[in-house]
Amino acid sequence: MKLLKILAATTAVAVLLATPAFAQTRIALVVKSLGNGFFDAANKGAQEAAKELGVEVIYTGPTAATAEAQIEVINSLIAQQVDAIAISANDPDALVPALQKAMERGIKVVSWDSGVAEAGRQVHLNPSDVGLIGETIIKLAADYLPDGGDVAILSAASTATNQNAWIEAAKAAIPAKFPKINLVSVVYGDDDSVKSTDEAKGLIASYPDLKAIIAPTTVGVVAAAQVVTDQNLIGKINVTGLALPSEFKQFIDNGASQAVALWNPIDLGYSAVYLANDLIKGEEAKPGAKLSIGRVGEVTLDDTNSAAMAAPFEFNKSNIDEFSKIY
Ligand code: RAM
Repeated sequence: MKLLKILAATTAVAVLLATPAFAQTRIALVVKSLGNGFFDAANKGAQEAAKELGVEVIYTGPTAATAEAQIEVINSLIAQQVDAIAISANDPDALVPALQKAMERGIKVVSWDSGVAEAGRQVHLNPSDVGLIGETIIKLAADYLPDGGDVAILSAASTATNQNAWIEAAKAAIPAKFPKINLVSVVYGDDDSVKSTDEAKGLIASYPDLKAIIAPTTVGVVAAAQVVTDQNLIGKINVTGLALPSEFKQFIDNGASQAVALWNPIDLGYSAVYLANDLIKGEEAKPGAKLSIGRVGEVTLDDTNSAAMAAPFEFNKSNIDEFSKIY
């Protein structure tokens, strides 16, 4: 009898260990491309959330920021039967079929940073209000151009949901709020340093009166500031946009840039993981729903099941040193 009991107990433990019910919840944090400091910072927050929630966060993404490469990553995550995918998208539409397949298999899907069309995700988390970011990137240039002048935008991938929305908002803000600013061109560096460098050089060669390069991408803004530095154009062309203080401090220090802006990427990655976990726990994604984002607070979903975090924050000579130590 005793032996039977021991046998039964051992079997129960073995079954528990072998069944998926015992397996840890796995959330995939899929980024536009690996090797981008902005996403590494977001992953820092994501891992912090993972610890708090007792889940595993798999940090992954393609080497190049393309939708095709992200589809391969998504398909592999479906095969691994992860519990949720939290993705920053290289294209709003191209990923929808793959993400729908994931949702059909019970995988929760959240987009964050750069969104997926509503049909391809349950919730989207914007870092900040889209209109406000668009206006901010023009203001950052206009603040240092009292007489106005030619400016150009160096963006990320031409299909990136977030940059395209910000550029639309920027264009809409110019006539009424920044009438002296003349946007001469928008080019795309694909969040690739080499391509961004070539595009920045191209802008400088094509527009001799260029007064500012606005790069709403942490990869592009570094490339543009390096080109301006290398071509001895400091003081002639101001580089601005969205920059990670730890990567960009040198260009505020050397004068290639007067000011840039960003939000806290650590909090963004942390919150994206919380939202994915909320859905796994059974919270319903519907307009008006309030979802927890841990130490950051909570968000309320709008009509498109999207939410936005804090306003962009400006970095200049007075504070870049302090923030460069954080992210
Ligand atoms: C790059 C990426 C990311 C964007 C930041 C500002 O790192 O394009 O999606 O949010 O810049």
